Amino acid sequence: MKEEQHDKNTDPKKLPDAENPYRLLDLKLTKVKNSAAGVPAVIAAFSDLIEEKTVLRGTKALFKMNQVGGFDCPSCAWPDPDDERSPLGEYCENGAKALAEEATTKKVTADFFKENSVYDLAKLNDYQIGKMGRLTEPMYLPKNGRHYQPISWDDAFKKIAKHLNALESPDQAAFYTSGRTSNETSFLYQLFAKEFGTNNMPDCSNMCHETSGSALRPTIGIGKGTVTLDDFYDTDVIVIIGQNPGTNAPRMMSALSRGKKNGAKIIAINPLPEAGLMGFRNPQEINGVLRSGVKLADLYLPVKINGDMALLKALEIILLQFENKNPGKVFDYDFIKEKTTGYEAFLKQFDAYNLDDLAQLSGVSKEAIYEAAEIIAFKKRIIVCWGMGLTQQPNGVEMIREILNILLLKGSIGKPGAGVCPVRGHSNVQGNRTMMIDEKPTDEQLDRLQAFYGFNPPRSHGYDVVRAIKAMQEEKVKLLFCMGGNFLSATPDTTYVASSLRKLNLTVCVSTKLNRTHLIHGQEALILPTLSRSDLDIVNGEIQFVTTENSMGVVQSSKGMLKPISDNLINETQIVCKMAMATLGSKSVINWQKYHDSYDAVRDDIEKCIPGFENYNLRVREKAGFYLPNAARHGQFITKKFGDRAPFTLTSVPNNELAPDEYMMATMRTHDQFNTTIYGLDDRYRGIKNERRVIFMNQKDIEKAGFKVGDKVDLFNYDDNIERIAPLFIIVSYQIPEKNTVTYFPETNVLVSVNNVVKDSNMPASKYVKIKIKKHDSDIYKRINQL
Ligand SMILES: Nc1nc2c(c(=O)[nH]1)N[C@H]1C(S)=C(S)[C@@H](COP(=O)(O)OP(=O)(O)OC[C@H]3O[C@@H](n4cnc5c(=O)[nH]c(N)nc54)[C@H](O)[C@@H]3O)O[C@H]1N2
Ligand SMILES: Nc1nc2c(c(=O)[nH]1)N[C@H]1C(S)=C(S)[C@@H](COP(=O)(O)OP(=O)(O)OC[C@H]3O[C@@H](n4cnc5c(=O)[nH]c(N)nc54)[C@H](O)[C@@H]3O)O[C@H]1N2
Ligand SMILES: [Mo]
Repeated sequence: MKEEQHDKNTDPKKLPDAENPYRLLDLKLTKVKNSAAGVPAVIAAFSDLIEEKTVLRGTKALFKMNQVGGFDCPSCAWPDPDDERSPLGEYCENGAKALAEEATTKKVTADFFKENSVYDLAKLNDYQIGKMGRLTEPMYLPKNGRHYQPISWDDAFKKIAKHLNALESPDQAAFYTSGRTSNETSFLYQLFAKEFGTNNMPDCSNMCHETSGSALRPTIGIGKGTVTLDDFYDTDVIVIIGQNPGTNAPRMMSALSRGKKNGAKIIAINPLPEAGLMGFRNPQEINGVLRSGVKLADLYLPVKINGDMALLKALEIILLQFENKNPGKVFDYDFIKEKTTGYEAFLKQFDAYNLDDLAQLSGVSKEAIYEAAEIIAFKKRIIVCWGMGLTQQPNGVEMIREILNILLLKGSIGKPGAGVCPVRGHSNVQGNRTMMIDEKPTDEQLDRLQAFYGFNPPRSHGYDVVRAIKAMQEEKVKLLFCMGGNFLSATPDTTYVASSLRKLNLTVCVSTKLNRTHLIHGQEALILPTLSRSDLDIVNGEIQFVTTENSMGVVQSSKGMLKPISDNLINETQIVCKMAMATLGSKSVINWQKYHDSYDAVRDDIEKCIPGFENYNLRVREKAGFYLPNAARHGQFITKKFGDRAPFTLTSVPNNELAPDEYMMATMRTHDQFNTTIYGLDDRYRGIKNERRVIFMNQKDIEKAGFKVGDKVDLFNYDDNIERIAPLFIIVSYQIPEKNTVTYFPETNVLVSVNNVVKDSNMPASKYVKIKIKKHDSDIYKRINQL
């Protein structure tokens, strides 16, 4: 393994492992970076367009991305500036890669499926599968079939209708949603599921920010963030905890550097010193091109995996010490009195804690925590951002409430420059929820639907992702319909999920690209190809636009512009309407044909059913869209239980003890993937190239266990007394706390027990996986339940 310059090796045909998805590639270690973006990011973006053979198509589209009147980037949910937008394009490297994936001119045709059986395709890895190109026509896999075969749209809908109508109860169906689906499709999709008779609507939120919603809704009255982009520009402190902005929300870097220029201090809390937390080189500014750019984090706290609760409690104790020395200067007693409840009980708990113990549990030195306390003690305008590093922890709900406790103490929420910022993942995952893609809709939401449409929507809660998987295994669910996403690869406990999927009567995937869920399927399977965000969407001769909601509650329009790769694609809204008409026929009280023909008609009725969408069609045509109402943003915390006060929450510090041969593993994203879509093999900022089967370990742990860097190992998890195996990983030495390890998602999802979930949100705790690491055994494959 030697240090190498950045070059791309992304032609799957050149990869040697078609026979064995576990085969290793050609790991190269490059330099670990201490700042993100800069010119290499722009080069990387364009090289993806070149590789997908789509330079002209892609570049033209790139300059329409995130522009007023253009289309919303299909990558992350970070907002666009309300006013000025860069004429060079409001895109980032990873947005460009997402676009390259959609704009590719490579095609997966009926002939491709004729030549390749599902069995052969399943032997490829996710990277190879994704690189095959865009899906071009509906495909059907009959019972015991080996090859998908073409099917007409009409016949596909007839098959779905037949299966749905043959179920003993509507609750034997589950309707999954991934977060790219537009507001219009989401609304119709949940409407269909409810009219059909079920609330079984698992969605990607159940693996992503459900934890944030579960923490915030009962405390501040809304399950969303309270800040806007402008708050970042004028604030005193920005805390980024459990999130990797340089890779997963690269446009956030511009907001951070602008806030920093205006005087804000940044604190980063993360087991890894991620490049995007440390520095930023803005490729659109001259000093980002020529010089080293700006330093971002003023203070970096290398917390242990799940050491955050101990860290937050230690921080509170030190803040309390500061307050005792400077009465009224650190805590905001007016705010505490007027806006909160439970302060006395909250303060009392600290008698039971010892600062040294907490610091030790957190993995961060007491001195460093003091430094953090000094930065925030006398400041009121504080924003706390978080991502999967917190939400995918077993006590994630409590940790987010502990963050809220700190903001409540300081009166730092519901005012300019201050508040909570859960950084959403998928570009419209927040909009999906607003549109009622939710397995537990509220009575108020259902009452409104009932009043407007006149049918009785089901009232009992449906299955979320984890419950749906178990229900499939128990054969309570017999049909899975996926609106986007990659259910098999995104969910935990891959082997268990695969066997659950295999039990289904029918799996249906509405998709843009081939993925593993098409290959590990129900007894019968359908692939329904659809338009993507950047595609031109023409209905009855008129160019349509869809709408999405970003991470800060702005609803905006998105109009694709690329000529679709095939004439046989229909849009997601039409897919839902045709499925509804085929399934419900004259039983339906809804005019699906009207919705099928016009997105305006859909928006007109959303307006009648969901608060905050008044004059939807008019306002969304305005320049940058509109903000949805958010009382907490204005300091009103309205909940059923606490009236108009936000409660302090009493939480506990978890015991993360590990056996001598056990390690804690967090699974996360490289810089070269979007969830289960692998763009390439270059985790550039972390210096890992041409290999995804790596495990990051602390050098001391490597030596203590008698391993060497580069050793091949197998990884094991033993939750529920079941042996789970992820074979053949390479050890990499990395700056990470002792006993902590990191691997890439989805390769190690096989190690995450379906029962390892976050309390109160039931999300898979994918960043809290206890593992054992053993020298690679070439016979290990015999023990693996091959998929
Ligand atoms: N390019 C690109 N953009 C994306 C995505 C993508 O895959 N690629 N995915 C999108 C989606 S759906 C989402 S949800 C977001 C995800 O974006 P992020 O929330 O950034 O997700 P991850 O990369 O999984 O992990 C985040 C960070 O958590 C840290 N971490 C792990 N364990 C702990 C812990 O115990 N404590 C703390 N404090 N930190 C911890 C890791 O070191 C890592 O830096 O990004 C979205 N944007
Ligand atoms: N171990 C572990 N597991 C995780 C995570 C983790 O950090 N660690 N993260 C979790 C998180 S945060 C999330 S959000 C989930 C993601 O779970 P999903 O949303 O299910 O997965 P994606 O990989 O984003 O879905 C990719 C597929 O979506 C389809 N697609 C792309 N664009 C479109 C479109 O416009 N329309 C339609 N219909 N289909 C489209 C393509 O066919 C592509 O193959 O994974 C979760 N799983
Ligand atoms: Mo996500």
